[in-house]
Amino acid sequence: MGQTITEKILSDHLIEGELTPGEEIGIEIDQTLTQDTTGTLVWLQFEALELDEVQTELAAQYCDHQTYQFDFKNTDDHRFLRSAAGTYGAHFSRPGNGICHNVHRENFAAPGKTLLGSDSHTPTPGGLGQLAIGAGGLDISVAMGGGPYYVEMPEVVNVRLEGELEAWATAKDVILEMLRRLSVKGGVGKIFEYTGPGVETLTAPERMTITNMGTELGATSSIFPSDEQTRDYLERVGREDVYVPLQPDDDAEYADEIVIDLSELEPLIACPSMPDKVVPVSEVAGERVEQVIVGSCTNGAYEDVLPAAKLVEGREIAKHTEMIVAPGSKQASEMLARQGWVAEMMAAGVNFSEATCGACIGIGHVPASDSVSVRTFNRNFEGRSGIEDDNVYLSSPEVAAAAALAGEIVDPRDLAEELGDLEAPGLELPEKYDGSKADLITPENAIDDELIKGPNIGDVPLKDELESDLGGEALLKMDDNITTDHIIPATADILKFRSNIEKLSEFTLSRVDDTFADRAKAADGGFLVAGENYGQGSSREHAALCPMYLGIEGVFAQSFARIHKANLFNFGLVPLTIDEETYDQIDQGDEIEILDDVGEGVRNGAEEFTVRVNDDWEFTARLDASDRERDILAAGGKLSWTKAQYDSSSGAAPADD
Ligand code: MIC
Ligand code: SF4
Repeated sequence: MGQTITEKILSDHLIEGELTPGEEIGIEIDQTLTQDTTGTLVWLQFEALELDEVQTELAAQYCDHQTYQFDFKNTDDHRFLRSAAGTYGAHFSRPGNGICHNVHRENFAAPGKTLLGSDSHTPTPGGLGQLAIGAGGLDISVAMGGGPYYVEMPEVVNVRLEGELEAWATAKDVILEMLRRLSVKGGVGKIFEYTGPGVETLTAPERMTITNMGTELGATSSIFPSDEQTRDYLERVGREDVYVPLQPDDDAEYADEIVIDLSELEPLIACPSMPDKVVPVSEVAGERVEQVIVGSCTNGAYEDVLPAAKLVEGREIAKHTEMIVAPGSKQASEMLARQGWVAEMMAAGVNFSEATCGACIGIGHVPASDSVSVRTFNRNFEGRSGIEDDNVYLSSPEVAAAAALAGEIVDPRDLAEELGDLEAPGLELPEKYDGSKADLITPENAIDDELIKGPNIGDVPLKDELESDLGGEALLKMDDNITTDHIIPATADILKFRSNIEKLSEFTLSRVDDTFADRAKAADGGFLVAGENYGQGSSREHAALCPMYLGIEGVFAQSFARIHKANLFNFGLVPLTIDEETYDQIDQGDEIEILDDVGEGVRNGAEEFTVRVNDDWEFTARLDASDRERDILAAGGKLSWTKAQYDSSSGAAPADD
């Protein structure tokens, strides 16, 4: 039987298991990516595992999320990361050099290779035919130590693209259309593989906008073939030597097929406050806009900013609207500056920011209260922009620039008709991506050879082995689609404590209930209850680690997001699935007791546990876990488990037997 692209790459990297959907597989990781807000824990855990140096072909550490360094704590984190990269042999990208996904695709991404990153948008270079997966930090530490990465073999879904995009429709509209059709949980347990005649009409950067935001579907990853477009991009970034062609076999079998006719797509927009609330732009036209931002790892590349620059060139943006451009990489900023585009944008009234994640997680450019912000980003979860009552819309750079010119949401086709001389800018790639590499420090040029820890950098807390009796209060009952931004917000006031778990845990679930952390501490244990897709969004393991630190023992949810569920196992919290009826029946404040011996059940493969509520009624909760996940849970988390395994072997972090 023929193979899909995913199966080809996985077969080449398979260490354990079989490529049967739903089964756990262990794969070899070629490259890792870490960033500043998840990277500190990654390296602290790498240190705790007593590993000497990075074992993967390549490891890259980026400083991209909080580059304004409002607080010495951020600067200390960056210095610690530089010292860790130097000590253990990783590339180091200095603060301001750009967003990890952008800098990685420019410098390191390679078709056919595997990439594991401690950021949920790691799948970005899937647009170059790389199999790239986001994971919790501890999984990255182990992979950097040479251990396999374990993941449930996803179903591979064929997204067949037909036709060609028309003027004003963009790659962003392709992924917004996917979100419109499938929702933020439509991709859980899946890899989307793009095929069909429409594929060759999309350049590699357009493909990377699609694979980047495939994360919002909850997908394990997204991938395109590696073809002439891939070679073309790699030539332009000066790395044609890593090109290898990669296509699915003609008789490859997919679990499902979705067909998108590119020629039928129109400009789309995601409405507040979920990336799947997608409508045609014309449906929300007329909404007054106070802020527009072009940037992020989805649409912040040189070729994303350029169309916006062309649209505002020689014009002025609306007086009541602020427009900010934050390119995805310093290389993009440098090229736009050399070509005069920065000056053109400034003359039109645009402000230019350094290359950073920044505003995407509420660090800088927080919108005014109860105002509309149109952004080219990938997420618009409520409050993520830094203010609770935000109204963030997600769109292409073209739609964003049109909104800045009109001062309201407008279909750019209508604006073009109204103005008469506004042309669809289309997509233009530079002859060469020729920015300087001054901010990228190779392992050979490392600055430090020992770890430098400032006062804010704490230890990684460990949990004891799983107990037999688990019981406590249902401390918080939450709705569907709770994001990791709800669990541990990433705004500037909180982000600075990412390496200080004691302090960070005070903010746990504060966006849902600001009494939660105090109540959890006082209760000394207890449970969380949630609806569908609990923990969607980012890879931040803090969203499991902080509840663990506060004594939470387990989470009852109707379903879990992939990375967060893995993080719960990694930090020894029991993720238990319940049905809708049970969810409806449980109330916050209920006393919950798991009647079975949990420690023994987890070790012995029990899939169901009987749970008693208020000494009054009972329900059954399911534990869906591989043998390896059960061992990790029983040991009190992955750090203790890996350390024990590692102590009994030598060399790289070991695979399971
Ligand atoms: C995000 O987009 O939510 C982040 C901030 O990049 C996170 C990583 C983090 O929380 O540090 C992600 O996507 O994993
Ligand atoms: Fe940064 Fe936003 Fe991309 Fe996350 S989604 S990596 S915060 S730009």
